[in-house]
Amino acid sequence: MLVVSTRGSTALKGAAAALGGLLAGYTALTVAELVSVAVRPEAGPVTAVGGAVIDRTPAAVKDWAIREFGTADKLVLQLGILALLTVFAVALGLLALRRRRTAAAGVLVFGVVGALAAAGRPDSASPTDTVPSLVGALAGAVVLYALAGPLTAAAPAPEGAAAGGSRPVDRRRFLLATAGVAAAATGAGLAGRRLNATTVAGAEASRAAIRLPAPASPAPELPRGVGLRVPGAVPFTTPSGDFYRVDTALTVPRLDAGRWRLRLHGKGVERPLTLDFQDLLRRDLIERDITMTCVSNEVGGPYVSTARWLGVRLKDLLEEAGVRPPSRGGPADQLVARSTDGMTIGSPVETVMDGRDAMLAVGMNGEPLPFDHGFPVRMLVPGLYGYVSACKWIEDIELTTFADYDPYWVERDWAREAPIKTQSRIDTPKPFASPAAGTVVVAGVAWAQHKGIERVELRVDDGPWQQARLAAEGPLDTWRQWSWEWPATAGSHTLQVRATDRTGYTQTAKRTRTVPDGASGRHSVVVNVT
Ligand SMILES: Nc1nc2c(c(=O)[nH]1)N[C@H]1C(S)=C(S)[C@@H](COP(=O)(O)O)O[C@H]1N2
Ligand SMILES: [Mo]
Repeated sequence: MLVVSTRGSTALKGAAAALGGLLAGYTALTVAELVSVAVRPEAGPVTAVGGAVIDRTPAAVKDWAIREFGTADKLVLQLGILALLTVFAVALGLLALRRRRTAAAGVLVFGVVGALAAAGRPDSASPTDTVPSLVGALAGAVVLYALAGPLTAAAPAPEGAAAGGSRPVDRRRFLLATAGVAAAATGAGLAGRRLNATTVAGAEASRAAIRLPAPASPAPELPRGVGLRVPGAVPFTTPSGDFYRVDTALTVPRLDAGRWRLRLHGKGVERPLTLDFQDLLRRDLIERDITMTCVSNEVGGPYVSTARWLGVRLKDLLEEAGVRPPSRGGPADQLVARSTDGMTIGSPVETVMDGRDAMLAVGMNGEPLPFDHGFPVRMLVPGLYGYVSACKWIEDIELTTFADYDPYWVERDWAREAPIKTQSRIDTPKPFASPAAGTVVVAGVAWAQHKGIERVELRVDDGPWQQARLAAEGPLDTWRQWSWEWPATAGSHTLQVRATDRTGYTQTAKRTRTVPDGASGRHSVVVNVT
């Protein structure tokens, strides 16, 4: 049946136009991703736009996203971007029925948005980052314009019969063109994936080839009993796969250790350094157990973990470069670390050089760093929140001043300096658990990195504070586990914990938000004893 009713044909045309729009969008994305392989993966439009959104997200919203979606926050963001693009692609497809040129130009506008997003990322090293979005959009615009051709050619002509007669030909043309475009775009997408996979494989091979040397200064042996053997308690050393992860990277950088370089330069650097990975491994390595904490960790939250790190003492490198801390007359009070993905993280030079185990880490729990945690090299400064100390995928260290430069999170309302606040967390029983009356083991962790935990106390409802039993004490920069045997009576009860550190400070009851320098307040858990 060649002649369809006018209404049917309108609906059909609409569907075809929508399909054309989707294909144009699909082409734009796959071509852009293919081109981004040649530029760099972070320059692909979805990553670039997602990154730009993250950069512009106010601290409070970022906090909310981390709370709601945890580590899935980035996936949610990317799916959101794709959903929005789908809607616009369909709309442009429909528009193309009436205004082919305008619709094609609309696709280009999206390309410009993608390009601006890529160029506006803090890490945008070069204008070539705009190329993937622009080339992709151009391809998308051509596809939309071409596919709309057969549809608009069939627009109701004054002589209805003639127009009706031309329709089957146009439909065939449209279907062939559609199939051709779909195949070509899919080809581009697959090629992009394939090439990206090659880069990833190179990075993975470089990681697999690494043999970490033995440390010149091994980690002090952990005393027996640093970890509790209580069901529900966390292990003292967090397995790398369970170690919390917080960063702004939509695609985790996969760097080739063989190509990695670090530059150390700036104010008061007498001998600037450029190091490669082997240069680092040839130095004296230290191995230390250190508990890291994220400033976005809510009271009772999961963004705190402990690992055994292997690395080069940062102080040694700085001294080799002739850097002096402010207390010895050095002109720089801020050390800014920069990553390959454009993160900037500022730490006080004084703290980094005060003798604590600040390091450039190459190993985590006996292996090269996992990609998620900064392979090949990251920075760590015990006692400071990650956003002011723990730059992953580091490639540059610049000595400057706090007055001269605000790094990434400081520009977004977080504090310039942020030592980790003394905190404690109840890990068992879980909130709203219903243990049986009798002895209930309450257990958890407390941390006051670089100060040490002196005491942990528990109280039930508004009763008196009671001392918990502290597990054996690990190194100064690690958390400390504790437990308390609670003679629980039936009913609903609130358990509350507070820690006192070795400076004599006891956790305040006053709750503050995570912004600007970390949450304070005490963790409490409600349980229903049966
Ligand atoms: N390059 C880069 N490094 C980064 C970040 C980041 O977003 N990008 N986030 C920092 C923050 S906020 C924290 S808490 C730690 C988390 O390190 P982890 O993911 O290995 O636990 O990394 C820090 N280093
Ligand atoms: Mo963080």
